[in-house]
Amino acid sequence: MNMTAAMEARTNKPLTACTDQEIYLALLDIVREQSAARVRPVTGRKLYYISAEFLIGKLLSNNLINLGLYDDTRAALAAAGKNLSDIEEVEPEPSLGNGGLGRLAACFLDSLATLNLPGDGVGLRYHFGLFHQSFKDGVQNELPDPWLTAHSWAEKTDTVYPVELAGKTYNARLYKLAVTGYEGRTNTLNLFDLDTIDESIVHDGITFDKTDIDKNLTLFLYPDDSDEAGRRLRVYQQYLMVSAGAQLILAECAARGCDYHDLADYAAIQINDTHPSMVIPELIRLLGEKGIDFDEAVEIVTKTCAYTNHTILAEALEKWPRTYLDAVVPQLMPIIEKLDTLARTRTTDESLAIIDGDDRVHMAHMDIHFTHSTNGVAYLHTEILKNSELHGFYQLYPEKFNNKTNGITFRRWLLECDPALTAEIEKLIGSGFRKDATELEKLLPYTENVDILQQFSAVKAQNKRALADWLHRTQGITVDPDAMFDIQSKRLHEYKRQQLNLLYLIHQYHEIKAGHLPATPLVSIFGAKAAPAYTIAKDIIHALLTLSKVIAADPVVSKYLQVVFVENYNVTAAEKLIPACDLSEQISLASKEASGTGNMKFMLNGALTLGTMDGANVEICQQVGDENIYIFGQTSDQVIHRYEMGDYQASQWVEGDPNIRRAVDFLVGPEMLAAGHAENLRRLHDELVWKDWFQTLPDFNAYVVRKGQALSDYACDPLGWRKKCVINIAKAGLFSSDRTIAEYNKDIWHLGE
Ligand code: GPW
Repeated sequence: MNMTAAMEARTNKPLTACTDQEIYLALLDIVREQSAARVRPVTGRKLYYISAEFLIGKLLSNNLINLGLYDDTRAALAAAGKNLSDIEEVEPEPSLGNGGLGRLAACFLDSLATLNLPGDGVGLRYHFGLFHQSFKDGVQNELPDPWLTAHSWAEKTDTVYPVELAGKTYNARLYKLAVTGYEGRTNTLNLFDLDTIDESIVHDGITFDKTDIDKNLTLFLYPDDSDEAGRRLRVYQQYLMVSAGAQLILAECAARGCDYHDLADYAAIQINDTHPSMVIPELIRLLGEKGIDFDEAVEIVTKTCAYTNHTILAEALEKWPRTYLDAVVPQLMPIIEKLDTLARTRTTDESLAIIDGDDRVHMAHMDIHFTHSTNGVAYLHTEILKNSELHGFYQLYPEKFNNKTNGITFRRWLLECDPALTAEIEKLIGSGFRKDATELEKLLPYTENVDILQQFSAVKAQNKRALADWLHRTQGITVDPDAMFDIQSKRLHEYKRQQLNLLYLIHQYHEIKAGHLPATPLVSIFGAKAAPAYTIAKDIIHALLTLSKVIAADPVVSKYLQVVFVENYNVTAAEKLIPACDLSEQISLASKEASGTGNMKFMLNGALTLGTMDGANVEICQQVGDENIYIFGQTSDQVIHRYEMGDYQASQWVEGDPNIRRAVDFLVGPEMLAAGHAENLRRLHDELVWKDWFQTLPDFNAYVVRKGQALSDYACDPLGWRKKCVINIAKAGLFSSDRTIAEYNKDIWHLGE
């Protein structure tokens, strides 16, 4: 396609005379037209992936790549003196997700379309997404993150479904966003919204009247649930999503000839964690309206639906008080009660019931009883589900349990975000890896070639300079691209242990002051949002920002150590950070990270992992071998054992280890108190000394030693380091979401064409 002509046909003037905004709109139009041409009729079973989050990122470049227009567009723009990356900056990033769960959903949609499988997403069109993060006085500030512009990718339709919430009828309007695969078909992301939402009710950051459902229902993803109105609002949102979604599914299937009794031949529904679990009773209710009796409806729904579990953290497994459901979805409660009764005929184990003795409804329990498949998201995670967290369910339904190790789309996480590395790989092994990721293994013979290793080093150096420029331009931060770049970017959560990294940095501060210099200068980069009501998570951010100031002000330490906290970490920021990373921090407490997917992205872009034997780190280690990854810390068996003993006392570790004591006490020492807020720092200090729920202190020394090893390998043996990096790239093929989706399809969905 002649991109210059195509763009100018829309701008009605030469590209040289166009603004970036005008070119962006022209490209949006071209992509829409080309995507539409790849829509295919569906035969056989179609997937509906229902999820509260779809963290899709910016779409322009991704769509151009998938449509095969990327190189031509870049060339056409360059000929007019324009730059695609400037055009990209016009596009706002849709902030429709929080972390890995939402990004996984987006990668899955890409792979479904790429593999030419019929599979659509179902979710909500949040106006302000999660929130926009800024730092003021060393503290996280939350603001709305508007992304809906007059020319948004999601197109309004005339389709509206009635949804009854607390006895009142609301109209859920459907918006459709085209999802185009790499040289594949176009599927749809269906997003629901109300016409009555009023963005102007948001004030003082992200505060709004939580009871005004007409106006607030889809303003934010995960509204603050620290009070009851907030928790109820989440139930309202979930039901809007599943009721409108279920009506859409039934309507589409009926249009293709389904008579509802045979729904499972037309639809497969994947429930992405427990947020969409109410789709089960809702479908039973709707099938009832079509004249299908309860027993048959249960059978149909069980055959149609499957459930993915993404966590073993008890607090993340949703349990709604029955009173909320009585108030918000009274039409579902009789059905949920019948499901509870039916489940109780299958087992006498009270702990497997849907409604417990405290009148709480366990959403995951409903999922496991009334879907045909329950999967974990990495080998270790699924083993823990079967052997401990969900052991009773596994005994009852062993055939339902299966593993689907997560994956990432290589289109966005290699081709798009790291064009230099992509070109280097292509030069060596051709372009087959673009469609078959396992072909990356063809890189292995080159790991002995010094010239080639040096070329990979040059690519990394170039990406680090690009990150340094970006940090300077967007955050006003100056970093030394010759230092080692160490990155921990992910949701802020105690189980992910950003606080362990914090204690390491404090330790290094003292060591450098004592004249024990590190093998290489280190730039330690963080990116993370803390849930607005998660106090300790916000205290960890504050401590890192404060430490960053303390170190920067020290003329000696700052020569060797810098702490950078990137504001408003999102997909766009991730695409800048990941290609520039040397050392990838994956340091969750073993057993707690279900999978992780950032770990895969960093590996694919030639970073080495410093991590615990947790989640997919276990499989990364298996792929690359012990000598090409830095593993430390307790194993998940040891952690689970320590929890069972119930005798962990953080204070004993503080008292028994002078290094731990020095690091922990520094949080409330004069340097930090002078630069930060005593309240936040004291609270974090006390949390670590008296609670430390995620066993940071027992892993502290092993972490310090292993990280020291990584720093010295990097500094003393650059070629040896690069060889390990290339082995990581070569072995990343397993973590393509194309592989994951092919497994879901083979074992669970059996989709048509
Ligand atoms: F708690 N994950 C996430 F399980 O990003 F629901 N948000 C969430 O709310 C949950 C899980 C939930 C993540 C897991 O923490 C991560 O280990 C996993 O790789 C990712 O989901 C995708 O499976």
